[in-house]
Amino acid sequence: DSNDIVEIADYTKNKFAEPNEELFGIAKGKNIIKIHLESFQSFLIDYELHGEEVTPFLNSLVHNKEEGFTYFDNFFHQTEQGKTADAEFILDNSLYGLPQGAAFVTKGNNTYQALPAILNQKQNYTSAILHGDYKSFWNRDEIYKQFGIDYYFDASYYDMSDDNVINYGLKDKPFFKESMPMLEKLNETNKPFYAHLVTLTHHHPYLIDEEEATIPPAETGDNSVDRYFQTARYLDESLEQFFNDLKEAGLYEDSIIFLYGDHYGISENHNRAMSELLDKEITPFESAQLQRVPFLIRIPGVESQGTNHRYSGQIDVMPTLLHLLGIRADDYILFGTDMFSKEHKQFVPFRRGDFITPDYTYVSGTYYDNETGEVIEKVTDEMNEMKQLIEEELRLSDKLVYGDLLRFYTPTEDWKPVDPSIYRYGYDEN
Ligand code: GP9
Ligand code: MN
Repeated sequence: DSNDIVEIADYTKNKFAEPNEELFGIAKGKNIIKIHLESFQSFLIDYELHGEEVTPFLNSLVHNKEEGFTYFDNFFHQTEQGKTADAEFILDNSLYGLPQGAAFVTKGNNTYQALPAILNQKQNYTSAILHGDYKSFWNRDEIYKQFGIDYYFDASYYDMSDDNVINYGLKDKPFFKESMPMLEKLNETNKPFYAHLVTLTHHHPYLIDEEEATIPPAETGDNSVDRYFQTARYLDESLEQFFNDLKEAGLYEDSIIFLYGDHYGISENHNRAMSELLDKEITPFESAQLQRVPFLIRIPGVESQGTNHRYSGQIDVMPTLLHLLGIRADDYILFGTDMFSKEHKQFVPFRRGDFITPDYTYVSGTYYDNETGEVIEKVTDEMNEMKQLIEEELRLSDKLVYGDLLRFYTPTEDWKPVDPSIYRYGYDEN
């Protein structure tokens, strides 16, 4: 009931991390370009196959500080069965996805206080999702309305002719190319915008046309793993092309640009091939470490920190962005904390109750030392308390989502509940 929301709000307000004063509001009113790296795991960064970098462009963003990006190398995905949909859900709400199924599908009609709606109400942002699949996949066309997303440029806005399509939908290169005029139009008529580009080609089973593959497959004999590097390279090339186009269009310098990996691409069913490629046994501890996905962010007027080693997860992205824009995150019910805050909470819960801290990893009842990967025999009180805290956090998030409890929460005096009926998506000729 509505009392539960009080308990939940107490928890998140207590967890809240005060903004970093130097960064609070520094990017207010800037366009935001959010880039989804499908199935991209951090082990690909700087990985060499046949003596070649797999993702030279992303590597250059990580290493060349002049490009302005800060790379978080201890950032983790927190998704479960909802995969892409879970990643989108977590990033735009700072709530956890559900233990089973996808909140996008089963809780698509809930009330939300999502980032697009907040940015619109607070700073008049227009939000857009761009994606080369059709609008009803993952029930996006319903839940986006609850998030207050203004435009959804789905496959119906793109050239979906045979040459342009593979696997789930539009190939990333034509996707980014055709997205440029849409972004330019948004910039002309709806500035500032919050645009989310969701890539697709680097998706299981990692199909690519031979003439578009610019690196040979790996040679483990596990076909989808072997091709994983080829579609990663294709994604990397598509990003380079997109960044050049953004620069040419004058949309690069003055925008917040961030990239994130949505979830693993290689499941535990492929441990044999992975141990060959990484030259180590894939223990439960190593599997947890492999849940790292990249997070890279460029903030206009802020120098690159190079690589930031703080531990964080997808749940932390929304409060981080709010603070960069000068909107206090503690007005809302958010389970993450600002990654740039001195008080940022460096524990990363996974959906099944496992978790990672900077010192140790908890997987299926066992604690491991992060430095050695060895089992920790002597469990401390602090570890037990952390485990309980994480169970509590997940329990409260689930209570909120299952009970649709944001119906009962008024974040700020001027908050207007999102009216889903005012949104319409999809191109149609009439
Ligand atoms: C489909 C795409 C893939 O539109 O986003 O979703 P996934 O299978 O990764 O959850
Ligand atoms: Mn995905």
